[in-house]
Amino acid sequence: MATTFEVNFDGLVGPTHNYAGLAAGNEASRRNQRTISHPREAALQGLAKMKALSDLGLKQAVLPPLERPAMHVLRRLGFDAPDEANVLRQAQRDAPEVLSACLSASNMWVANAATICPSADAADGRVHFTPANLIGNFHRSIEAPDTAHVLRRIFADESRFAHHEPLPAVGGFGDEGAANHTRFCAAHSGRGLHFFVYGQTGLREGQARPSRHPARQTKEACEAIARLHRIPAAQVVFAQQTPEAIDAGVFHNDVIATGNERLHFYHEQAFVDCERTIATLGEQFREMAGGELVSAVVTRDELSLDEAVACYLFNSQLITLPTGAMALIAPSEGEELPASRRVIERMIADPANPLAEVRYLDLRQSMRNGGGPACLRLRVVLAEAEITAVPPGVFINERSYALLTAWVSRHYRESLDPDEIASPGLLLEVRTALDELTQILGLGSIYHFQQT
Ligand code: SUG
Repeated sequence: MATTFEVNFDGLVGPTHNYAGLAAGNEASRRNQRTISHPREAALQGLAKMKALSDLGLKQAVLPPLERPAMHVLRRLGFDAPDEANVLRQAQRDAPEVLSACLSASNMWVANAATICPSADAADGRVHFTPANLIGNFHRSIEAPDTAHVLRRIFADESRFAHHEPLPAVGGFGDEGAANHTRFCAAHSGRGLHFFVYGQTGLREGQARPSRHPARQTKEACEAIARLHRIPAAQVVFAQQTPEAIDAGVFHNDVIATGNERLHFYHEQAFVDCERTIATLGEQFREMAGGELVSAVVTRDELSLDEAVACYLFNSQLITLPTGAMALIAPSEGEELPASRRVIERMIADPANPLAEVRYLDLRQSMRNGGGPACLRLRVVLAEAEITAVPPGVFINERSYALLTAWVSRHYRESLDPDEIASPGLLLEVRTALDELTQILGLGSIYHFQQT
């Protein structure tokens, strides 16, 4: 019986879910800018994914949405009218782009919330957390302090959990969290090989850079996290994303590669010097785990970079079922594109590939902002004793699923027009909803408005 589990913490989509076109290098976000969003449907789609994984026998938990509108950020930026309706009005009039960033529900993509190192790999035997600074985009950078606060609240036991500050908020240390990090292992209970992927060096010169879109993750950030998490050098590999992938819209590595246990599923254009990177991973894995890492590579002839970005095949979740078999949780877009379906069928048919089945899920509301199944979850490998130190209310089961879906149906708007999003009415609705949510999850007061 396994005593260590990969727990998926999914971000609950917040009530202000909207399409603001805010995200650099993210084609879906640009394309859908200012279209009408459907917050209720978005949150229910996310919850349905959590329930589906829980029904498959996996441990599934939820992270609460952060407070939006971020009134504390607006005030910090000088919108200082005494009443909140006027703070919103002032911001709308003088800096609509700032307001829009302060309304974004982007914290739903918790693969970017932090990078995690399980206790089996850290020299001090604790689970390590470094919240991502997300400095590549203003609307995401404001997530970092509040994410840090929520993670400290959920993983509160200092004898088991170590929390680091987000890295310095400068370009040289741009960090987008677990979306650029994969941990390979023979089994979750054993040691893991940490694969950090960056877009460019931040402080040193000399490496190729994308020309069209920014590289959000730096090598210096990856190195700092490996140090902070006290991972032995033999269990760390760094690699660079190809500039052409970033320029095609691969703004995080999880848009072009993923992994689980001993399976690495990636596109041949994912990494600079791909052959050497894969060879190094193989050698270090063999050394650490005594077995072979399975490299499931997809060629550009099978699926072009543009197709990979359009269907988000690589942003699927690879999971190990309680039977030990592996399953792929893929977005429905991955089923609709014949080339992507063929890749999945080929992998399932290959006896050397541990993938046994695929499930397609409808996550279209999130996908329209560039967030597939993998973006919506943060993997936290926890031993049984560590799980007991987590507040029970955050786990998904029949009861919490029923409570959360009823809560969403009660409080979320069916649709949100970009022009109504700054209304004081929405602010009040959101606060009522979030206040109730903290009671459902049993987390105490975590929001700024609850402190006043
Ligand atoms: O950072 N989109 C997010 C999507 C993040 C997906 N995460 C992973 N690949 N792990 C981003 O680009 C769009 C918000 C808007 O435009 O309204 C946004 O922030």
